[in-house]
Amino acid sequence: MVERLSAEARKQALGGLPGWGEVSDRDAIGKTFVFKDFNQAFGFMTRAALVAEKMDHHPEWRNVYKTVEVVLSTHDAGGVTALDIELAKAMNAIAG
Ligand code: H2B
Repeated sequence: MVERLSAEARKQALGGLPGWGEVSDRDAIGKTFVFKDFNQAFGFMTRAALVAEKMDHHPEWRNVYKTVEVVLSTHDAGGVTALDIELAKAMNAIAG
């Protein structure tokens, strides 16, 4: 079982993740991605979904037109773990 990150470790990880921040009402991190259009947004989601499935670690997300709101948390651990940081990094790389 993967362990929740300490507050310090999470803060440090977030420092290297542009655009990601703490979600206010729960133990999770989030980012809102805004793309040029729906095609770009959905392309991002498709690529991120393949990475997520390979990791067996899945995002909570919502798409409206060219915006994708992502929340990452490890449900099995009840909070943010290294898996969330890894997926957040992959999403930033995919978004470019
Ligand atoms: N995704 C996320 N975000 N958190 C989890 O705890 C989780 C997951 N658990 N995807 C995985 C699937 C688990 O349910 C399966 C059985 O491996």
